[in-house]
Amino acid sequence: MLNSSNQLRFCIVLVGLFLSIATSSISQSYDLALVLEETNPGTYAIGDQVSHTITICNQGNFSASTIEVIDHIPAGMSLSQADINGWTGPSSGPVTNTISAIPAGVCTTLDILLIIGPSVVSASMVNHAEISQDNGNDIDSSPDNILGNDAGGAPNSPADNMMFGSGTGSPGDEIASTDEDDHDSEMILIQAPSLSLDKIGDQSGISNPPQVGQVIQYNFTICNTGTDPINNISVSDPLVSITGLPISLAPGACNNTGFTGAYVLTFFDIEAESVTNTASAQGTVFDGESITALSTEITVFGLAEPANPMIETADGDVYVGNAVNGVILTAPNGLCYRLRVENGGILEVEQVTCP
Ligand SMILES: [Ca+2]
Ligand SMILES: [Ca+2]
Ligand SMILES: [Ca+2]
Ligand SMILES: [Ca+2]
Repeated sequence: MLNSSNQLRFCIVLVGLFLSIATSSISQSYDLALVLEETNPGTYAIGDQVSHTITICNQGNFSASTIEVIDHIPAGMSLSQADINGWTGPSSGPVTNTISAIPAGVCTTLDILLIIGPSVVSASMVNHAEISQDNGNDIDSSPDNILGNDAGGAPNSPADNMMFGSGTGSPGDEIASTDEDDHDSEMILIQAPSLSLDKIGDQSGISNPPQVGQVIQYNFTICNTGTDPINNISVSDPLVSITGLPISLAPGACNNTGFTGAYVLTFFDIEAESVTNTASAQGTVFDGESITALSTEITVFGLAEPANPMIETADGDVYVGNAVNGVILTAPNGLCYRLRVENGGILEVEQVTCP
């Protein structure tokens, strides 16, 4: 039988033994975990700065120190010059940062400011951050700076922003319970609308030499070269009357049948030996703003010189044949005027510089 004093001693020993076992079990637990999130979730545009917040938690019961974090920075983005968080490395990434210490059971945060470059045309990009070095033996992680070898972490899946996975899943999968806890991803949504226009002239209807009234046919190829649908697209041209109803184009889609135009050659075009005009396409994007594309090539028609006119005189008449340019006469005051006859006998007169 134990007396009360021995009972107390026995209880103290039991408690001590329990604490010893518990401490010995907990003492194995060095465990860091990381989550990467947009500081202000949303949709961003070309040239925007996008802040990310990386939360690093010490889930073990040892104080952790010299914790190196790496951000892999997706292609098309770079570290902003305005970042003041102490990241080092090339601006295109990867970049690293070191946290001096995190006590057991404590979380800390580290921000990184990225900027979206001018050439991005994809609707989304994915950033990745992970712990690349630490000072302990993490129970469920092997820190490294290698992108693509971490279990789970698929953006916008249950494995995204997960801190309690076992790390036993497959790289990039969507399973939260087996997610690698010292790595995380974050998807950045980007809206980069872009429209292109290509105007092509068909001059098969123009003879040599050209004649007033002959027609140049234009076709227009319009492409949505951006990340967002474009609606209510129409084509205009200052010289050409365009036929066609407004169209919509999904990202990557093109249309080359929706719009056509015809241009009728004038005397002045033939005199200039070319027709130059620039068409534009205009549509509406996600935020209601308009987007415009000019034709990617200015269509120039080099037209052949009219043949020399034939001049004959007979019975008091002067006959000028093939006189596309007309006849220039000098008035008594010395000014010169060009006379030109259109089809149907319509006479046109214009003052010109004397030859
Ligand atoms: Ca861990
Ligand atoms: Ca890794
Ligand atoms: Ca993770
Ligand atoms: Ca995330």
